[in-house]
Amino acid sequence: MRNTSSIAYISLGSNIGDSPACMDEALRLTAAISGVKVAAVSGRWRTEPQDDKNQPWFVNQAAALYTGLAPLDLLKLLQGVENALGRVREWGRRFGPRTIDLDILLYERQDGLEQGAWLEISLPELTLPHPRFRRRAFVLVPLREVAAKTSTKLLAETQAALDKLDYRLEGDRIFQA
Ligand code: PH2
Ligand code: MG
Ligand code: MG
Repeated sequence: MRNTSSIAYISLGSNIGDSPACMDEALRLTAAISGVKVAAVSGRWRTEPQDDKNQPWFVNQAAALYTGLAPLDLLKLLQGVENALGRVREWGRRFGPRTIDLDILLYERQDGLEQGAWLEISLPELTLPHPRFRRRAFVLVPLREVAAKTSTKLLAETQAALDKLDYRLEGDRIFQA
């Protein structure tokens, strides 16, 4: 195993096909990547679609990964997992339905100077921190569960972001208009 000197937080989403099975498989394939260890996962939530409202409800989950991979290498490998699960990108429909979506939300170096700060990246293929996650309850609620297991700093940040949002939890469902 490569060194595991960073922690990456990811979001999983699916609203086509057998979503729980897709997410099981996505987590299995992610855990099998050399240089990645799954540190913690959240429960699964059923979530009201955001952005593109005209599509089925999603299943969403979050996970924390220990990794020695650089962010762009991790991104490419996660896109490989999406492709292995039959993800087809519908041209011109950026926020539309998908069998599996794996998004990197935050990446934190655990070594040396950067400790305690989220890595900031602005590239065409990857922006970190994820530019929209702080206004999405479907990301923040699962992420808060993971944070409770891994990071008091992230737990405080997710809670503060949720406090600013208008959303509602009912059992395992997340409503957000
Ligand atoms: N993903 C999107 C757009 N809208 N809505 C929910 N509830 N969950 C998602 O994962 C989601 C979405 C684009 O990635
Ligand atoms: Mg997404
Ligand atoms: Mg994505």
